[in-house]
Amino acid sequence: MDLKNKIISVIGLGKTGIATANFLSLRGAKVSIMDNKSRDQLSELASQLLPDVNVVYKGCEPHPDSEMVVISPGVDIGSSFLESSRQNGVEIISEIELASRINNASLIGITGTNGKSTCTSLIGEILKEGGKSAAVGGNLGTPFVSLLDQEQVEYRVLEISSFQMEATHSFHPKIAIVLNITPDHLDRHESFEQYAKLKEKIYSNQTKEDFLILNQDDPVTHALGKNCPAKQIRFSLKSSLEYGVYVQNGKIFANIDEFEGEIFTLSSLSRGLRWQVENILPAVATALLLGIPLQSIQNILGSFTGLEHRLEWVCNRDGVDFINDSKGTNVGSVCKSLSTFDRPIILIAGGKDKNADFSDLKNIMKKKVKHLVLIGETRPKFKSVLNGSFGYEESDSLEGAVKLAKEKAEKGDVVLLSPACASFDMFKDYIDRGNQFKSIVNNLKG
Ligand code: UMA
Repeated sequence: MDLKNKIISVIGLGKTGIATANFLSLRGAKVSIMDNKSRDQLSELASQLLPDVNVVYKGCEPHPDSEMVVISPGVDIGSSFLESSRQNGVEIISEIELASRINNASLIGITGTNGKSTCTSLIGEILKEGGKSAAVGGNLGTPFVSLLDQEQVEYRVLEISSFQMEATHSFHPKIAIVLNITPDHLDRHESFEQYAKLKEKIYSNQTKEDFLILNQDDPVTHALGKNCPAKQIRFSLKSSLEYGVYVQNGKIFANIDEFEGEIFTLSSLSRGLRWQVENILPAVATALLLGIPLQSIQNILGSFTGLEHRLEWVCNRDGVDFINDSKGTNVGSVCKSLSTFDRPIILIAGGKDKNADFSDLKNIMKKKVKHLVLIGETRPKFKSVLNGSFGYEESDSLEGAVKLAKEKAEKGDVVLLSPACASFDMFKDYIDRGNQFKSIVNNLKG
């Protein structure tokens, strides 16, 4: 891809925009980056840009002479400020598209509504343990384009979001994984169908030389892959499979090509992973497809402790386990987290709305939740959905919510922060929300 002297606009001065603008500038492109925020708000981030990059604040209109526009994941492809570029036939692509055109390593792409980060990280660890060189990134945190400037590796393992698949056409993973698809980001995407279609794009360029790994138990992913020529591998927590990875009698088994037999006992997994078995199975399938020795897979399953903010055990206070699941930002994720525990749960939920339908939470809450504490902007919406069917308390602050939860909790209970909402009404992001929760919990007396 010849980038020399090409006039390119990059929209969004966040992690992706900075990485993309610098990547393009280093290759001789004439780069402008634009963002809605002001100079003051962006000064720290803007200082990470190379000196040749031109910065435009308080507006996202691409440079009028742009030959290409690269959008960040947070930028909606339908945004009105992209209209003139569209009308002038200027190519508008995502950072994932840009990197896909230049990438020279085998790709492993992981998508789905929940569990992507854990699965992606686990695959990276297993590949490295098995002697393969691998770099991990995408929605997980390090933009794909940044990985291209790191040392050459055999595999790039990428967490892919629905946002990143807008304006992406060439992404072609050797192994594609779709973990599950439940409603999320409906404030951005027109409908659940459109959101699901973006997830399906992950395998749209696959050929019969590739592999598609699908969740057999999820009603949406179960039906995917009909016209995909890639070899399909299923995984299941519920039923044994003639070809795939599954759980039976508390153990993980696999039947994949030459491998047939037991992989690991669930009770030997670390606490963090024991709560996320669904996300381990496709990682095992990937490892077997790539010829990773069983011992390497077992070493990582026995030592990987899970990720921060995803069903993260914080501490036990007076016999009560406090769990930080701040990444539980959609209804499907919270349903999964609630079904993980077979003990009474005091749930702290609420935050910024993503146009979610909370009514799906009602049934599982009746079964699993002993008490509900609401925080954030979505409190009225939660209350109207619950419509008197479920008792709750509310708090203006996370600290207050933790105190209320602690008061209600008895020995053996779980206090779970799993908000079903974004965090931006009260916090910088879900990481900030999770860190504040941990700090409040760790400072609790008793
Ligand atoms: N902006 C505009 N105009 C717009 C939209 C955004 O100017 O119309 C600007 C904002 O003012 C802001 C910048 O764009 O300054 C932020 O860009 P961004 O939202 O794309 O964020 P990045 O920092 O580039 O982070 C993105 C992903 N963010 C989103 O998808 C919202 C990160 O995923 C990802 O880790 C990172 O790229 C590296 O690949 C975060 C996320 O929340 C974790 N993802 C969603 C999720 O997991 O549910 C999809």
